[in-house]
Amino acid sequence: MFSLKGKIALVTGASYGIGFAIAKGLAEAGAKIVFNDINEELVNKGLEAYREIGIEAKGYVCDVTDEKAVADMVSKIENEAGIIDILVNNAGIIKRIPMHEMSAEDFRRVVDVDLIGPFIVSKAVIPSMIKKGHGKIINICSMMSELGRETVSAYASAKGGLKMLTKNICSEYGEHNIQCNGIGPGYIATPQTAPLREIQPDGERHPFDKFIVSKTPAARWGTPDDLIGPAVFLASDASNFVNGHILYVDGGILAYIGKQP
Ligand code: NAP
Ligand code: GCO
Repeated sequence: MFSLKGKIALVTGASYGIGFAIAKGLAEAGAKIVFNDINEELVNKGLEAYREIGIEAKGYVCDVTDEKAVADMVSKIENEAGIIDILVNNAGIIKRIPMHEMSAEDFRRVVDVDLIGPFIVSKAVIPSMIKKGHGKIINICSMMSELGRETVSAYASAKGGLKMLTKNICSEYGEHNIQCNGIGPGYIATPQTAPLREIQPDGERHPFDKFIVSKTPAARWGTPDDLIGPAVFLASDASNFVNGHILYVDGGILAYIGKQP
């Protein structure tokens, strides 16, 4: 029931990072991988990286916030690879700026990519999933779908909205045998969080790095590969009666008050 043999999986923003790891895992479970990224250089970098691990993926240059480009990409994928069975809305950005200093333009761009993008791509793939009689949509949410923190107001707002979009797609399309769930990663070591893990000039670990490790029962940062099992589960027949659920893959951080300093 965990096999993805014969399935086409689109993972957005998957040249590297969490998207790449999830695509790798879906491929290992049998899926054919198609992915997009925001520019040719990243797509080519991703194709090379997939080839290096024996995965013949198809890559497309597409900004998930551009509705026409997304519609064109989905139609190209349907012609070149087949109907998309599994969509992972992974592409995302973050801007860490104190809210009172953040421009509305910056706030809008984060919401555009992290919330409107998943809406646009989901809207583009759902009609064919309905025709085919099944579909899996996995939205990459965040701990910030549940919690806030300084400087991430736009990101938390977008990821909170993505949690509710997940529940709404579940509600609206469950009768078409489309399951829409979320994965909420905790703190994962990728380029997006590299600034939070930088070694300080005195050689010490970043204070935020130490803070996260003290707040995580697993006492470590997650790795992108920690997300593979949950993604294969939510992409496979094993989760056909799981819908509208956000699966937190966070080492327990959301359950824990944190170690006494
Ligand atoms: P990442 O390293 O920054 O990778 C994000 C990918 O998405 C990059 O390839 C990026 O391309 C691409 N992208 C950005 N904007 C795009 C757009 N408009 N259209 C298409 N592709 C776009 O991030 P990550 O850490 O792997 O995170 C992936 C997802 O997990 C994001 O949704 C993030 O919010 C979420 N997440 C991350 C963590 C974590 O701790 N890392 C935890 C929870 C959730 P560029 O290189 O051009 O930006
Ligand atoms: C931050 C981090 C987090 C992680 C992730 C946590 O600045 O707090 O980037 O937002 O990316 O979303 O789940």
